[in-house]
Amino acid sequence: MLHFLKIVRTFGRQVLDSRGNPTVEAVVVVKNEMSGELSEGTAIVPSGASTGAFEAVELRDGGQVYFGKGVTKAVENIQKEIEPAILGLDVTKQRQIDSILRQLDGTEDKSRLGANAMLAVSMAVAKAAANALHIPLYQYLGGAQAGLIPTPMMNILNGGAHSGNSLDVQEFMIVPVGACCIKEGIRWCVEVYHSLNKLLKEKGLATGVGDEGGFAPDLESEIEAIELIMEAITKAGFTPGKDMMISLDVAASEWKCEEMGKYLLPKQKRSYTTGDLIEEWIELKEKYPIFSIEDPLDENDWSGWQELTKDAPKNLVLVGDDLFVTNKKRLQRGIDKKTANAILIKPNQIGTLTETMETVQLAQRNGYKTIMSHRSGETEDTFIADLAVALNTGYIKTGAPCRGERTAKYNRLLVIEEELR
Ligand code: 2PG
Ligand code: MG
Repeated sequence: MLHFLKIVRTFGRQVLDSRGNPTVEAVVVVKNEMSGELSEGTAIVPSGASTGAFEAVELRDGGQVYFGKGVTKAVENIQKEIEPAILGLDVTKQRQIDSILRQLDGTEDKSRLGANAMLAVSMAVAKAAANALHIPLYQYLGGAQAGLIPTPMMNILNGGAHSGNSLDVQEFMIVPVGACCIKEGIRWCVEVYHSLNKLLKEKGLATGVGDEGGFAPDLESEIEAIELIMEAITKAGFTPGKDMMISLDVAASEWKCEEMGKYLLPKQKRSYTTGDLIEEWIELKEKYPIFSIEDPLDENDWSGWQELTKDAPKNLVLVGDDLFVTNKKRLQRGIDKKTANAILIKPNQIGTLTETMETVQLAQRNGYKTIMSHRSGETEDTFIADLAVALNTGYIKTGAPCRGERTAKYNRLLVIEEELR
């Protein structure tokens, strides 16, 4: 039985993400030593726009500015270094394989081989194993415990670095907290999305979309955006606060102005101290049905985060994305300092599947909510939908119900829900 599902080939290639930037695809081929059957797993890594300073390194070639930067070096690393290191191993030994990848890389931030090369292989290994065993990916990764279909946190309005409009908050999302299942949850969100589209048209506002498929009109302020969403929810026949709540991703690390020691909103040019922002978020929660605020403060503003966590109402979900970067050590620091109460999970922030799973487990053991997440530069790969179910994360944020790379994840969840019923 030793090496029953043996890795017989691994290779990579450069493909495109949803913003037209090159990214890494990896293929792992497996041979069933008993039956001789060959199976394969293919995975593509996504890419962020505003990557947190503490994320694992996405290896990009220098100088190819004409077409986004290439990833040929990362692909070459799969060919020349990773394949020889994992050939012949049993593909179901995910932990062992991920640990070999880390040792081979030898750096803390995965900058030698590239987190993009490593994660592409790590995910392709899991997919190849599931395919070789003829079971769905969520079942392979989560076993009989995989059962919780995540509630979508759907982006319907874009700002910040994800669009060219006037808004500084990066994402405005809706969360169908009252829906019974993903099928209903998606339907509700879609109805609000279309209701917002109609509303924007009536007001003569732009209905073009940003990187994650949310609308990206020029508005006076973030409050106007929230008011529009409230109206769209009501006009679609839902009750804000009961059926549907609102979530924000502030991405405040983009606002931190080191020289001023303050936050400077890049588009509206207003400045805030940490204390001003804390007040702002708490007031917002008092006025509107806000479910969560992601990265309300900068990734280095630990004392501000601590204060906000202490002072905010307990039912406000405070999500660390750039703050935790799916990294167990940073999350542990947050737990120790009573900072935030939820974590965004992006596998490519950390670079292997094993580490991603360990971070989710650490969060869950400590009562932190977990939200599986896409990146702003996405692909047709639906891996995170299965992973969210496998790890019972409870929530998933994967963009608007618009643009194929976003709907692919929602569509995959619809299939999983049917299979699990
Ligand atoms: C975020 C993400 C995804 P990016 O900030 O949460 O929405 O954006 O991938 O650009 O980091
Ligand atoms: Mg974020």
